[in-house]
Amino acid sequence: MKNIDSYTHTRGESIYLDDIPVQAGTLYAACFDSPVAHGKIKHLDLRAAENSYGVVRILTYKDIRGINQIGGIIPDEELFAEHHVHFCGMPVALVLAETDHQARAAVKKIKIEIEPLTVITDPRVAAALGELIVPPRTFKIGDSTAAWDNCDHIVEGSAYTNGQEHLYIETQGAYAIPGENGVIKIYSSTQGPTAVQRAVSKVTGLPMHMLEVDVTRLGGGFGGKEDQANTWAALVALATQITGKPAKYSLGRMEDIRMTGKRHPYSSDFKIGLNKDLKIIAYEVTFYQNAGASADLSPAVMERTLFHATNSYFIPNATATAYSCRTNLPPNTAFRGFGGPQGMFVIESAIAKAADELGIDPMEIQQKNLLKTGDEFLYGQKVVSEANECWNKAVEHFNASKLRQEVAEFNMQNRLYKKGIAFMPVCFGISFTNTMMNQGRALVHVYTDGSVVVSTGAIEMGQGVNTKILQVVQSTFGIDAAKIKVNSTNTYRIANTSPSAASATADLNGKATQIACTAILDRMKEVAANELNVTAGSISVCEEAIYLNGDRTTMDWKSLVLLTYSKRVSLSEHGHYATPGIHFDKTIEKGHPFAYHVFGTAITTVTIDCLRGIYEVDSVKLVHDFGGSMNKVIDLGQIEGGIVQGIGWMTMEEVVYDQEGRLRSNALSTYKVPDIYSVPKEIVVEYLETQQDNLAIFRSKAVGEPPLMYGIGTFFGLRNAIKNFNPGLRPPFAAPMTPERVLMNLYPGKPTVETTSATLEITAAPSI
Ligand code: LUZ
Ligand code: MOS
Repeated sequence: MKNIDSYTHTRGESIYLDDIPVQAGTLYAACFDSPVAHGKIKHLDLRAAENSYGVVRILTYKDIRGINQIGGIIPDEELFAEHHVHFCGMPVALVLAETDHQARAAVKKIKIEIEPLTVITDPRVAAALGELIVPPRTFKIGDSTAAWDNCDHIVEGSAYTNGQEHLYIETQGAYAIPGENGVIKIYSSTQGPTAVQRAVSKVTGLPMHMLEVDVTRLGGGFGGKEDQANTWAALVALATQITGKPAKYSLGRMEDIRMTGKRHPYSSDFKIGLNKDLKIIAYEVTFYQNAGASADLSPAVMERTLFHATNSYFIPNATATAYSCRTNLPPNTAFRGFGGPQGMFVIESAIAKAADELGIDPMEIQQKNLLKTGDEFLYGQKVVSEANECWNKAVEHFNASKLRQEVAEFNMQNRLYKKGIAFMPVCFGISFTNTMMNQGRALVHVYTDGSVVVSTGAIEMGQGVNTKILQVVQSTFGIDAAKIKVNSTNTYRIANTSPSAASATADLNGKATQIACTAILDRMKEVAANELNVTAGSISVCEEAIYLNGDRTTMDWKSLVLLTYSKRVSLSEHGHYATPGIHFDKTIEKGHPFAYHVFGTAITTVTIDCLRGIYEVDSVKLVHDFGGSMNKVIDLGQIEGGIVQGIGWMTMEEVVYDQEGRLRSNALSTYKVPDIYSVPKEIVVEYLETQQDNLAIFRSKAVGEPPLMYGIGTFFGLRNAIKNFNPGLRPPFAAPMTPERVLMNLYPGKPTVETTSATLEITAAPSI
C-alpha cells in the first residue's frame, strides 16, 4: 500500500503548522536570543524594540506565571535566561508583533550587556572540570581488567564523532489559540504532544486539562522535535495566556539551526584485546558526550550509547563508561539512533585499528565475533540474534568475494583513484530504554455508516506511521481502506502519549489500535452470533462481508454495524498496549530493556580521487532484518533515507562551533547535507524475513532508526580506500570524513596534517 499522504504531499495540499489558517488578531512571535555563549546579564534594554512599529508586547522571564523551567529529565533548563546565559541562541526575550516581519525587525533593536564568563565547548575539558550533567555510568560484563592477560593482541586508541543538524524540512514552530475559560489550544510541530503539554503546563501554571495539543503531521523530526519543540510551544502559549490573543512562531531556518541542539558529538577512548583466533576477549571504552548547556535528553542518549557499545558483537569481558559533559553549546538532543551510532562508531574504530595492527581486513574480526542467539549483552539481556544470518546472506547474495576482487583489480589498474570496501553489521535494540515509556494508546470509533476514525499517540512525521495504523484497522476489521480515517494526534483524544521516537511508534500505537479494533469486532461478532443463533467464534469478517464458519451470510459490515448500534452496543473503544517482559535495574545496570533487536549488514564500496580528496559512494548493498514487513514500500523509504542521513553524518555534515561557542556552520551555505548527487549510486536492499514472535505489530520489526547506522560503513570504506592508496597510512577515527580530511589523510606529513599517534588523534578532530 502506498503512503496515504502521497497524494496530498505531491499536490502540496498537506497541512503543516505554517499552513493552518491564521485567525484574525494573531500575534507573531520572534525570539531575542543570546549572542554570547556564557555570561552574566548586566542589562537588557527593550525600549527601542517596544517602540518599534507593530510591536504589541515583549515578554521575558518576569512575565512567566508558572515556573521558568522546561527541563524534561532534569529541571536544569530555563525557558528564558534570567541572570545568566549558557549558550549562544538561548532565548532571552520574546517580541510579539502584528506581523512576522515587524517582530523580527524589533528583535534587532534589543540591546543586551553581558559580562562574559569562561566558555567550554570541549566535553573532555568539561569532564576535567567536573561539569557533568549526571554522574557517570558504567555497564560491565565479565572482567575486562583480568582479561587483558588472556589477549594476544591489545590495541588502544581514540575516536571522535561530530554532531549533526536535524534539518527537518519543516522548521520548529507552534501556534496557540485561546479558548473558553482560559483553555489554550496549541498546534505544535512536535514528536511529543504530551511533552509539549507538560512543558506548557509548567510555564503557564495551567493544569494539563486546560491545554489541548494538536498535531496533524510534521515535515520531519529525526529526534529534533522529541523534546525541543517544547520551547516554542511554551513561548506562544505564554503569549496567549498573557495577551488573550492567538500567537504564532514559525522559526526561520537560521534561527532554528542556531537555537536548537543537535546530535551529540562524542570523544572516546578505547582499548580492545583479541586472542590468536581473532576472538575479541576484552573491550574497554570511555565516552565523553558533549551534552551542551543543559540535560535535555542527554542522560537517556548516553544510556543508549552504553547499550550499543558492543554493536553486533559478543564480547565476554567489556566495561563501558560514559560521561555526560556540560558545555556552552545549545543542549544537544535526540537524533535518529539516539547515542547508539556514537557507541557503534567506537567499537568499529577499535576493530579497524586492531585490523591495522594485525595487517588484516577488519571484516575478519567482525565476522568472527558476531552475536549468536543466547549470547549476553553487557547489560545482561540474552540475544535472539539474526546477526550471522544477515552477514552470511549479504556475503552470499551480493557475492562479497567478487566485490572485494573488483575493488582489488580496480586498485591495481588505477594509481590516482582508489576504491575501498567495508562491512557494517548493525544491531539496534527496540524499546525506549526508559521502560515506563513503552506504552501506546488508540481511540477507535465506528460510525453508523460503517466508516471508521482512529486516533493514536503516533505522530506522522513522514515516516508513514499513519499508513501502518490504517493497515492495522483495515486488516483487523477486514474493511476497505477508503472507510478509514486516521485523525490528527490530539491530547484531548489520546492522553499521556510517549513521543514518537525510539523506532517504536508503529509497534506501540499499532498494537493499541489492534487491541481497540479487536474489542469492537468481538462485540460486533457477539451481536451477529445472537442474531444468527450461533456462537461468536464462528463469525468472521472478510472484505466487508460477514461469514459464518467460512460461509458468506447475508450480513455485511455496514448492516452489522447498524445492527450493533440498534442493540445499543458500543462501537467505540480505547486501546492501551504496554510492551510486556521488559525491565531494567539501574542499580546494577542489568536487565532486559529491549523487546527485541533489529539486525542487518551493509557492504559499502567507495571510490576516492587521490589528487583532490573527493569521493563517491559506489554502492551500499545490505541485508536488513524486517521481521515480517507491514509495508515494504514505506520500509524501503526508511532504509534509503536512513542510509543517506548516516552517510551525511559520517562524511560531509560538519557542525562547527568556534572557541566562543558560536555556530559557524549556521546555514546551508556552510553546512553541507547530502543532495541527490552525493547519494550512493546504488542502494540494494535484500529483505531478511524472520518469523520470531518478536512482540511487534504483525511480527514486523521497527525500521526507523537502524538503517542510519549502515552509513557508518561509508567512513570505514573511505578509510579502506585511503589505505589502499598507501597501506602505511593510519587515518584517525575522526568523523566526518570530509573531502578535505580525506586529502589530508592521503598525504600526512605535509604541514597541515595530523599524525597518527593515539594522543594526537583527538587533536586531529575539530575542537568540540
Ligand atoms: N527516546 C527516548 C529515544 O526517550 N528513549 C529512547 O530510548 C530512545 N531511543 C531512540 C530514540 N529516541
Ligand atoms: Mo528519536 S532519536 O527516535 O526521536
